[in-house]
Amino acid sequence: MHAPHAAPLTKLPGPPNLPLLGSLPWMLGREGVLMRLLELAGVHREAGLFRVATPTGHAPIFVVSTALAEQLFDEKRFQKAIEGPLLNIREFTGDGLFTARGDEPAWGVAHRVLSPGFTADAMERFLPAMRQVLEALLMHWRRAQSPVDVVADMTKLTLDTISLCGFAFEFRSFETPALHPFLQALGRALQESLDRLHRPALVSALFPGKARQLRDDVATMASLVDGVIAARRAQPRAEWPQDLLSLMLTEADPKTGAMLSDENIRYQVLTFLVAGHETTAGLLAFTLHQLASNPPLLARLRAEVDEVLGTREPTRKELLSLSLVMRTLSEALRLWPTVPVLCVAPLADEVVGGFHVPAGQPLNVLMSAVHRDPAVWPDPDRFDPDRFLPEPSRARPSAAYKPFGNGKRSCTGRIFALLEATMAVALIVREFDFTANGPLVIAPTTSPKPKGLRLTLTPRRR
Ligand code: MNH
Repeated sequence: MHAPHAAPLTKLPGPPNLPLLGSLPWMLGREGVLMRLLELAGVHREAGLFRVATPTGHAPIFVVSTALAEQLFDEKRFQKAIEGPLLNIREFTGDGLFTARGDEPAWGVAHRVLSPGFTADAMERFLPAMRQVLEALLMHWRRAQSPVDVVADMTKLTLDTISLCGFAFEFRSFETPALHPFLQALGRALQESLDRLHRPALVSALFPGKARQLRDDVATMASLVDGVIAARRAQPRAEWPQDLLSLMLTEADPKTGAMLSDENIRYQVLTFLVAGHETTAGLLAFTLHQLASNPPLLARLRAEVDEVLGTREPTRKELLSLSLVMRTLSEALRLWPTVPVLCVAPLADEVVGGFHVPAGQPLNVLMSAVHRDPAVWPDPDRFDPDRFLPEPSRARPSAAYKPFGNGKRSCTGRIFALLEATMAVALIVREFDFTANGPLVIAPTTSPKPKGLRLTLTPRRR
């Protein structure tokens, strides 16, 4: 079924495709692939989509307009596709929630078993553990003699938080300068998942060391997780904490009666550690950089925190009522979405932006570009939390803003992440004054982060 007016995908605009190199010369740059893709989005804004060619022979297609994104977020016609970095991450997260294919039954089973782990009640139970890890960060910062490495510290915060809340496992990252071997393995494995996309097959064949390192790292991660699961099983049931691991070990799928397999539980634990830390860490780092460079916003934010929390221990209700903190986080996720690409494929042949797209063809919605579409966002590069006041928010199409993904495959941990991030920002601004070491530069990591950001901390002047 080929619509007569639709052009073939080979006619898509994009940078040149050289033999062996593909569009590599157009993709490289100090700030990595993402920043080059954003530049290309500007060039191809009119068409709404473009394609690049990687040296591995793939030719990923990027969609950058809100209008086309709206079509692609129709779940009756498109579903999440496991391609690109997700396909590589799947080597260690398998059919876990994040990397399961649309038609894999394990997704539905795990989705139904794990959803009760993210209710308001569950968040109430997680709050003390979140607060405990945040206190370790604040203590570390109170003692800091030199500027702090924000990305490293936010990564420690979010990893320790998800592992403590999810699996009652304590990395105690702030007690040791060196990163836990598990976290080193995870960091390397995630980076390799991204680097592989741009490495020609010939180079991979000549240097098998990277593949061996990944196998070792996957084995390191699997053995720690299997140890945590075995330790839980060895504990008397009555002593099991009410966390995500207990949920997976005890609950059957309400629909099919199926239990998660041991292998699948390992995949889910790794999934939560992967999906649940880099993204929140990046969000916090971008937000702190913005606050360091935006004194009027910092002053407004503190006024809200002082009024709602005073100097007391925050409750969940109070945290949820910090609406300017929440809008600031939303705006940070608009400008720097820490999951910058959502990949979907059509269930049947489609025409997208005038091009014929066969069923199953992956399309990458570049949310970093959609979030800056000038057709929807006035003065799109300006940081303005008040875009997220109720009135302007209602006026926007829903496809214009999707930092937590779309529909049934959207983020399981959204409320968890926002609660964790809100408490961190609130207690940090309540206690510290801080200045950044320079303008924002984006690091070319799996999930974008402010590169080399350091903050000089002083106790807040009142
Ligand atoms: Mn999270 C899926 C963004 C924090 C657990 N997450 C997604 C997707 C986006 C996303 C986007 C959809 C990806 C896709 O379509 O391919 N997640 C975020 C952001 C933050 C975040 C921006 C923090 C800020 N996520 C978290 C935290 C957890 C978590 C914290 C766990 C506690 N996320 C998940 C899981 C999925 C997911 C699990 C997969 C959901 C599914 O497909 O069923």
